Amino acid sequence: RVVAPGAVHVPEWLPVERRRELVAACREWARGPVPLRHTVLPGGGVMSVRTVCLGWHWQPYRYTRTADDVNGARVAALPPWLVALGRAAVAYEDEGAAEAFAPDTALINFYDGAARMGMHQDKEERSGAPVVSLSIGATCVFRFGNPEGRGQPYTDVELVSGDLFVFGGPSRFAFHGVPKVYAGSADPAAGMRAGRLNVTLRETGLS
Ligand code: MD5
Ligand code: FE
Repeated sequence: RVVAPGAVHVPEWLPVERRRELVAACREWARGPVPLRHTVLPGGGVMSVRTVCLGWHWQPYRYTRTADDVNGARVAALPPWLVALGRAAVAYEDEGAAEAFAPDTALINFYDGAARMGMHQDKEERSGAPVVSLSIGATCVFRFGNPEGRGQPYTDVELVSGDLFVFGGPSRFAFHGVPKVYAGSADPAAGMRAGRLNVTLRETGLS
């Protein structure tokens, strides 16, 4: 379903077996070399989601190779199978762009039942390539806004386990957030008994 120009939602795209594999891999990456942790913002605020990155480490508000704001370690590599999954996903938004899509970072966010993400833009990337978003586990409300500001107009979309969202073209720099995670929901068949996992694949445009 096309939610806005360049923004495509594909419900339950990821088969349950692939979800399981991704959840298992995320559990490993959450242990290190950089542990899953709450990001601390420059003003002292602490994000309620917990994050771990592959390829490049995102810290507010830049990408680095080492997690200087955590333990100084170099982040784990982005595996080729995840790049391939990203290319297959991008084809839903722009068939012609799939082959050229060369994600070099993954941001893995874990939301417990109380976690939220405020409205923001993702603009640390030096690339106009699409962002691929995969959701596993608890259902959430994803708020898809506009490039002008945090307020309306926005569209609230429920994301369930296995859903794919691709943000390209004019939607790439839209404000967005996660105002609610349904604490009661889960996907035990995928290995998620509580909370929500979101994996985004991006091109940083850095070298
Ligand atoms: C999440 N993560 O569900 C979301 C999915 C983040 C973040 O927002 O920054 O880690 S990524 C959604 C996204 C990315 C790029 C553009 C747009 C949405 N968009 O235009 O709406 O944890
Ligand atoms: Fe974002």
